[in-house]
Amino acid sequence: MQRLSQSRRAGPRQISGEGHLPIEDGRFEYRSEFLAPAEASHYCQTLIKKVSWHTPRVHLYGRWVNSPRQAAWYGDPEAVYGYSGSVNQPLPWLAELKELGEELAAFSGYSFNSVLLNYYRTGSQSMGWHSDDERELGPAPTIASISLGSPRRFLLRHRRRKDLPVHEIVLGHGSLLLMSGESQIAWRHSVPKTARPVAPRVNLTFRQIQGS
Ligand SMILES: O=C(O)CCC(=O)C(=O)O
Ligand SMILES: [Mn+2]
Repeated sequence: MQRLSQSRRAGPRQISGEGHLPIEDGRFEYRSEFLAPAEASHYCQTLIKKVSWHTPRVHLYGRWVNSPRQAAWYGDPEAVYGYSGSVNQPLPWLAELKELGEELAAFSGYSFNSVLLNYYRTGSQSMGWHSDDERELGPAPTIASISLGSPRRFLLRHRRRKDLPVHEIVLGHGSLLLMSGESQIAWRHSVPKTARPVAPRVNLTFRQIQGS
């Protein structure tokens, strides 16, 4: 049995606020109203309808299983991405995704050649612990995460520092979480299930796939 440190047993530490968040190792910047609520609702409804959603299959303990959510991968043709044991060719940009990518570039100064979308229809849909540290993303990737629809808990667990509590950020409708520097090297993150009845949620993580 794994022994939990005192700080982990105490439950997640809530992190809130605007701008640079007080999280050790890595850089996390949060903007609750990156998109105005009406604009966020427009994107949420349009993307739920227009995106070619599929249920990703992941290779886990020697067998293929369905992920507990739907997903889609869009981007420039060369932004080919391998994760969870499969190679993913991007679909060509939808106008709405292009617009959001341009808004992000203007806001952050970073450019992104692809976006992974995840669709959580209910509270029982989730994302397990992982880091976005695939080789294609380079050594210190910047990931821009836009959330639309129901707020959900986003948890961060340090990979080495067992003395640190799990951190929790509630990602709201129209919010942006920009993760850069050591964020993917030092931390794992997840979106846990919830028993509360929640509305659907769409999350977009814009990424820059490095050329091979
Ligand atoms: O839904 C989220 O907020 C997280 C998505 C995520 O971690 C990913 O796409 O890699
Ligand atoms: Mn991730």
